[in-house]
Amino acid sequence: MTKLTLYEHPLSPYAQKVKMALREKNIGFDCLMPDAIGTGTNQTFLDVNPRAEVPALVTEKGEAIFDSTIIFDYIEDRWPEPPLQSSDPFERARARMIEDVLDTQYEAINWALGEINFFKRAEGKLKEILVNYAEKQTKGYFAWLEKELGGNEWLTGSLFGRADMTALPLVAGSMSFGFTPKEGSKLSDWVNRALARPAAAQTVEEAAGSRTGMENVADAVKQGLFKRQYRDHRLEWMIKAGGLEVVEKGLKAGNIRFANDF
Ligand SMILES: N[C@@H](CCC(=O)N[C@@H](CS)C(=O)NCC(=O)O)C(=O)O
Repeated sequence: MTKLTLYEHPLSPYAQKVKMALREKNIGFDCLMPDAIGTGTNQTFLDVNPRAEVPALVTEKGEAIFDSTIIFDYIEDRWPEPPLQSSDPFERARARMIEDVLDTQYEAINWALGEINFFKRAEGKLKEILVNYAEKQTKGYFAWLEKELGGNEWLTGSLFGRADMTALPLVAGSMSFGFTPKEGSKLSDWVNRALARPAAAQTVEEAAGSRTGMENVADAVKQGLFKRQYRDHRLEWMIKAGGLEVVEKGLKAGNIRFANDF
């Protein structure tokens, strides 16, 4: 029997969510970074995920599953032990709400900081406006996550699971851009608790290790060899934060793309 294959990129918070789930359950998998990731043109990868996005999971039987939330559900359905969500219906719903908010609105902030810092989409005054907005929003999500933590050890409640695995890559991503939860705060203590878990630590370390390589991609983006996907909440973020000109410039330069048509 061949192993599961996970198409991923170490920096993708969505892929990190899935890797943590597999690792917490001790399920072996091979990681594969698709060739020409960021172009949306690799046919082998398109056959696995017509959206050309990571993560995508290919089972031992060759069945392909895309989207981190759907992959997460598949993992829980197939390997229920140890559980990564509560058995209480409201707690399960709450973890899904946290996942949805973070996967859309929070993720957009870190994505935008990558566009600015790695790919130099904005400089000077515009950069300042965008980064200040990102900082203000990040503080808002930190406060919301603290509220969701309440008196619990984990965002998923009494167990480290779905909501934690969605949040940790994003909070670690914010920290890499210089926005760190206050030392001694509930969120900072939660980060430390989470990073004491081998599955979480390995996944977050892999992300940190691939961060330096991103700056080298700036030239490829400039030349249009690497077309960044501006879609959904990410596109909205850039426009709402005041970066419409970033979108216009990128479209003119041919280094921005939208979601793939099927
Ligand atoms: N809703 C999807 C989003 C996946 C996604 O946006 N992945 C990004 C990486 S973080 C991607 O592969 N983008 C394609 C690209 O940049 O070319 C999920 O939860 O898996």
